[in-house]
Amino acid sequence: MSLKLGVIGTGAIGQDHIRRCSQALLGSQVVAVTDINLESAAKVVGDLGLGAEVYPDGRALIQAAEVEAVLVTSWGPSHEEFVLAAIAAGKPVFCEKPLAVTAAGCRRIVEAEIAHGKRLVQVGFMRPYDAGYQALKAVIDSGRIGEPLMLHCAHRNPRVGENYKTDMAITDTLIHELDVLRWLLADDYVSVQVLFPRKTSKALAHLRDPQIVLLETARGTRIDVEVFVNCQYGYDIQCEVVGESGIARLPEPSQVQLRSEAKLSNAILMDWKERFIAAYDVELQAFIDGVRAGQVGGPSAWDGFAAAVAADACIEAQNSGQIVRIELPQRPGFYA
Ligand code: NAI
Ligand code: ISE
Repeated sequence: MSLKLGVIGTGAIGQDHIRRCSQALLGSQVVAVTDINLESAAKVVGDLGLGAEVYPDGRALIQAAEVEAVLVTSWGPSHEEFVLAAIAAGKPVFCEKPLAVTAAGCRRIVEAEIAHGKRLVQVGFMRPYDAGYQALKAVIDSGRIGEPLMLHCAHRNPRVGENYKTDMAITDTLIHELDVLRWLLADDYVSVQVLFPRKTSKALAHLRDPQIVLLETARGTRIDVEVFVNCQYGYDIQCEVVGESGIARLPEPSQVQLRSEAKLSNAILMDWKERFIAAYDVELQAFIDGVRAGQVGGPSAWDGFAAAVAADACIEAQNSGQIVRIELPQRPGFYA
């Protein structure tokens, strides 16, 4: 029997996840959708030829008897409410990043899940499922480059819309590094500072872009992440780990190498949908399989909370220009 999914939010990633759950992955069926724009939800159902019902809102969808598990793909500020409602209904929930827009919101989810007594939440941090990051982690864990001392990373988007604000460089964009680097190093952050280089003329007046985020981990590893969301040329994710005896780099996504017109070239992808297409497939298949086996795994509500604690400190550092401490409470045994 297929797992019956309800999807809240039929925008860019919602449509993408609906398509993959109903056409590409095994063992699930989208039976319910909703969006604050009900017309757009109905259009997605029609365009994808789904036999899904359109519910008036997220709460009604979560309560519906036919919905066995929930995907939350609406805007970040609405995530907390829907994840808490799914936990209250005892239904497994896959929530796109961020789990909630503040650490306090994530903490409420952690507490509700612990009170429920069993894991129900998987956060949509897909990078730990990316084959490149997994290969990089395998090299680090093998000891071949020794202990990691420094990481040089970049998160570049070609451009962003006018609703994108300076703090979203943290909550919407850097949040992926805040999760994946903690996983890569099996270490937690202890401090952060944010620097603003010369501003690009390609960014709108209200947005400070690019930014450099300097993180330090408990073991003393130093990380610099360039966040540059109007870089124009492509969607480019870089991660170089400098160890005691060698350097390991995140592999480039595989592309045909071209020798043509006196040039040797490789295309650069232009958006996240293509760059992480396989990772999204694997993370959602893991959610579906986990729910069907009665065992939700993957990035947990605690991981969502840990990233949000660091994100809150990054925003304080953006505003103050100072080095800000990152204090993550002790991880509860529930998430061991
Ligand atoms: P979007 O703006 O294209 O779509 C969001 C949809 O949610 C819109 O259709 C909007 O009407 C709907 N919505 C907002 N509030 C709602 C509510 N209270 N109830 C029902 N529907 C509601 O945004 P996009 O790019 O699809 O992003 C959605 C979420 O996915 C965000 O949290 C974003 O950070 C995350 N995301 C994750 C990515 C990843 O790489 N893992 C990539 C892109 C987005
Ligand atoms: C978007 O929401 C994502 O999650 C993408 O992965 C990220 O690169 C982009 O900056 C965000 O706006």
